[in-house]
Amino acid sequence: MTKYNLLDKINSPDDLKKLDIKFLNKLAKQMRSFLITNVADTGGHLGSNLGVVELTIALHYVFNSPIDKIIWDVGHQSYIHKILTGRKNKFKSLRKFRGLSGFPKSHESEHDCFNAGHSSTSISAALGFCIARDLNQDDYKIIAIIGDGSMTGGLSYEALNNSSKKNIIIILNDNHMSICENVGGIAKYLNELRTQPIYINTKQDINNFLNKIPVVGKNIKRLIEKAKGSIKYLIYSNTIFEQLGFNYIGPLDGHNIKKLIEVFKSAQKLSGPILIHVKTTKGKGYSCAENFPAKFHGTEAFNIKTGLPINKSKQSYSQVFGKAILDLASKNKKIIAITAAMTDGTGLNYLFNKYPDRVIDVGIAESHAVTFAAGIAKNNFIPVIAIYSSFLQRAYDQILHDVCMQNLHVIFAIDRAGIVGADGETHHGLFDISYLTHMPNMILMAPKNKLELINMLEFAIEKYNSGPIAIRYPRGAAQEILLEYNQEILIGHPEIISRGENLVLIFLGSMGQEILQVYDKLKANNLNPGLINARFAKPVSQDFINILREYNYIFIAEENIKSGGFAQSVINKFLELEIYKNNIFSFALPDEFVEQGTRDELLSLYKLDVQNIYEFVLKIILK
Ligand SMILES: Cc1ncc(C[n+]2csc(CCOP(=O)(O)OP(=O)(O)O)c2C)c(N)n1
Repeated sequence: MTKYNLLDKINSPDDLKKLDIKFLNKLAKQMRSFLITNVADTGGHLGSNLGVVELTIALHYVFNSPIDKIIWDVGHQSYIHKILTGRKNKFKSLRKFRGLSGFPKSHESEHDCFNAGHSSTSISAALGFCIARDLNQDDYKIIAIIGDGSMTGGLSYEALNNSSKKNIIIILNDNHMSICENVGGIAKYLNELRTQPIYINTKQDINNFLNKIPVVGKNIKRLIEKAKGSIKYLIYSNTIFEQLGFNYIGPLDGHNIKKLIEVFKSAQKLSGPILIHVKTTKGKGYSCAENFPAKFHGTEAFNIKTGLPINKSKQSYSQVFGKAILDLASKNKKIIAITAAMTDGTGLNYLFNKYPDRVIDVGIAESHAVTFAAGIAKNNFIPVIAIYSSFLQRAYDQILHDVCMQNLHVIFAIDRAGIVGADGETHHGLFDISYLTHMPNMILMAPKNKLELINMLEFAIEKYNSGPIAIRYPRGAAQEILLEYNQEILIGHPEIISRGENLVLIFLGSMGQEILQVYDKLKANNLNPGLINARFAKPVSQDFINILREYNYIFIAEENIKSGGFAQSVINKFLELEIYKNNIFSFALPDEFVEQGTRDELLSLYKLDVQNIYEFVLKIILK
């Protein structure tokens, strides 16, 4: 008998349903152990998954997936769901190249009915499923599971506002944590609700209640019938969800499987929009994760006994940014930093620890963060938004309409720009050059190393105050290449590292590490290439173009998709100047969604690694 004797028997929700309810707590224990052992090896979103073990078991015990639809918000907490739906044998490959995804993926399983990765989408998606079900006159349940952190995202309220009369079940998984402590009025409100006694308020219950009233005279009962709304007020405090038309049930203990099953079974019989408020503990059952929930929200491989990471990590760009912004903000009181629920991830924790009032966490609300920053900038303060590239996608119109159109001095520190690795297609930052460089007034820079990031930040805050300005830098270790090259930053001007002749290699930001090696290999092959650090994805200056005119072959490398990327901006600039130039070659990601994998694996998949670039350059120039 293995230590997973119950779990071993479960390869589908049907297997789970065969288990007697009295074994489910034991199963939960085995699942926790399985999860901790596996995630300690692969890394992943441990805390959130430990928190939903009982909730997910109860969901699959009661509902009938894949006929009933279970829709996860963000999807980082879907590991238990994956284990229960036939994927436990793939957990060794979790988040690895060509392995199991850390998020719901329809191509993996019919039980993953809607893909996610970004927050606050589940209720909207579920409502879409409801419309389709109802038009088809089908009859099954649609359940959206959303965390309290994700409820700080505006999209979820747009969806709640649109839920009236739909047969939808929303499960609010409330662990009072986003990645860090959840923030704002909604978090405060939910905290108050969490401490209330359980409260089941459905129309059906009110009727039951009325029927049970002893006969005190028909008139009184009629009077009460008339005043159902006010009775609710008298008997129960009224929640915001009820006011939006939901039947509210909660708060429930999210680790009590029996109770969860009972309530889910009752909810199955009800109609109309239902919100079940479930209290859970992030990291439940693993003390390191319970004590340090932010650290174990998403973790690298770690030692189970100590909770410490197995690999020592080098200083990251986020840390370099975090220390630099602290330094600048200590000297300039006008600087206000903004984060959308990523204080630690972006490195703003350094500033927050010293000056908590100078970092504003707006919750998972990227669109709001940007317009909020625009308001701050309009009043002559200096807002710095630190944000991941893929999450900034959420705020396209706010950048365009509220910031760029008014040409406001808002600074965007765009972290995780480029390949991010294990989180995969939803999280790669491969679009920001494309979505920012076509916006009038926007300036976009990318540093080649840590020192240049510090200089660019200082330039953006202290020297450039004519409008919006952004710096993109990748996930992971801050580069230390070419530290001896430290020319002054001038708008639109590249840094010429070596003039060379005939061919020139141009890199933007993170691709410096590969291109420098290609350059060395070409030199070793008795060639004399030029080497240029582009620095600016926008603007591309006429001076830059004049320099490039001298070369017969131009190779441009960037960590962005080709479409709308930096190389295309260079080509456009040539066209704008009516200079017709052949032989411009682009090294960039193709027009497709890039799967999960390490940066090295993905660069070689797309022939963007040193050897492939080198061979391509040789092939072209020796043709
Ligand atoms: C649009 C967007 N912004 C930021 C994130 C990063 N992120 C992932 S999970 C998370 C916190 C979610 O909190 P909650 O919904 O309460 O889930 P929990 O992990 O606490 O279960 C954040 C901020 C994201 N996935 N999507």
